[in-house]
Amino acid sequence: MREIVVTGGAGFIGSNFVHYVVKNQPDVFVAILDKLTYAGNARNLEGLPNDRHKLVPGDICDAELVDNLLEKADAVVHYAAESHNDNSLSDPSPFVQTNLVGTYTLIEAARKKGIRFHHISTDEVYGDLPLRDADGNSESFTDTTPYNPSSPYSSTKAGSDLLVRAWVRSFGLKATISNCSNNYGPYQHIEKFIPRQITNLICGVRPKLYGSGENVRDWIHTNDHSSAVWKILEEGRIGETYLIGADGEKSNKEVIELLLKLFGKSPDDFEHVNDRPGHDLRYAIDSSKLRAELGWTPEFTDFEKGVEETINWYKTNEDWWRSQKAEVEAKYALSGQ
Ligand code: NAD
Ligand code: TDX
Repeated sequence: MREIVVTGGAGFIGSNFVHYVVKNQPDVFVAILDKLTYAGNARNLEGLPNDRHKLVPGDICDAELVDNLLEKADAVVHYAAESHNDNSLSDPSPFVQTNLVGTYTLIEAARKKGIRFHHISTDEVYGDLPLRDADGNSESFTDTTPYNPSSPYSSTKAGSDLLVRAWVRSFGLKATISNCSNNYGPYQHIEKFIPRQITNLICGVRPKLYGSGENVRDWIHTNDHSSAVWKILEEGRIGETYLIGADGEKSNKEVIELLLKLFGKSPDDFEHVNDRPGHDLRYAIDSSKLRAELGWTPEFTDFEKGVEETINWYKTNEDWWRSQKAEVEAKYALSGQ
């Protein structure tokens, strides 16, 4: 591959992938298509050499722009999405537009040009799982788990996965799909759980836990997500779905207690706030197919160390998030969160 298009490459996970490719694949040029919504930030691409990447500001729903951009490309890696569940509950419309119409626009262009397509998706398309029993046993999501999404966000992601699957079968689109668990790391928007609490603590505000906090998320460091996606892009079988996860299950309460510990605070120094409507209880990924078939393994297996490094990043990069903090919190205050 000489040139790839990365949609949403100015967002949290997409920009991590762009840095990963520029660092590890010296012959690949990366064209980034990003609408630079509230969640996109050209600063996430700082430090990348100009002869290795270009940022094209624009909408994935713009068919003419997409057609032109794919002219020289060998592959598309599709990250662009509206990505926050809470936003999808207050206004679903951009989720339908970007996640469904945007994905449709891209796969139409990719199939006409016959180029490789990788679709980035989420474990949330499978709905949620029961908590583990007293012996720690429970099921995990696999690529055969039936789709059962709960929110406007996860249902539009599920719909986009189904479009890609249908385009593979009906039109021979050379596509793969990956469904990853919750990412953490630097550059994550402060509306999301971990950076919201880190920036609360930096500001001297108590962390906010939805409901009882027993909900479980399966955390993976963004760098590990990026290495898995590159593996699938190069070696994945066309038409296949790969689940990406790093065995990182933690309840939200455990995560808040860890953050409080790392800030030198008492474990109960947080606030219970209104729960999210339709709040998924537990996500857990079985990534054995990806590991066995493609030989991928995560590098960041020490969650506490990864979170500590993430805290340090937010402490030393206040200018990256400070100007958005008041607005993000004002929006949460409207829903008692
Ligand atoms: P993000 O919100 O940080 O970034 C999304 C990016 O997409 C932004 O740069 C934004 O400007 C861009 N974008 C939005 N609408 C666009 C449009 N119409 N045209 C062009 N660009 C547009 O999201 P993220 O957390 O980095 O997630 C990236 C992808 O990974 C999404 O597809 C998401 O569903 C998936 N995912 C995220 C997680 C997670 O934990 N955050 C886990 C699994 C999968
Ligand atoms: O202030 C908060 N307090 C809280 O308890 C926030 C913002 C969240 N939460 C809870 C809700 C979830 O159980 O923390 C958990 C994580 O919340 P989010 O960061 O909003 O993530 P989640 O809804 O799990 O979805 C994320 O992972 C899957 C990403 O945002 C999605 O894009 C991805 O698909």
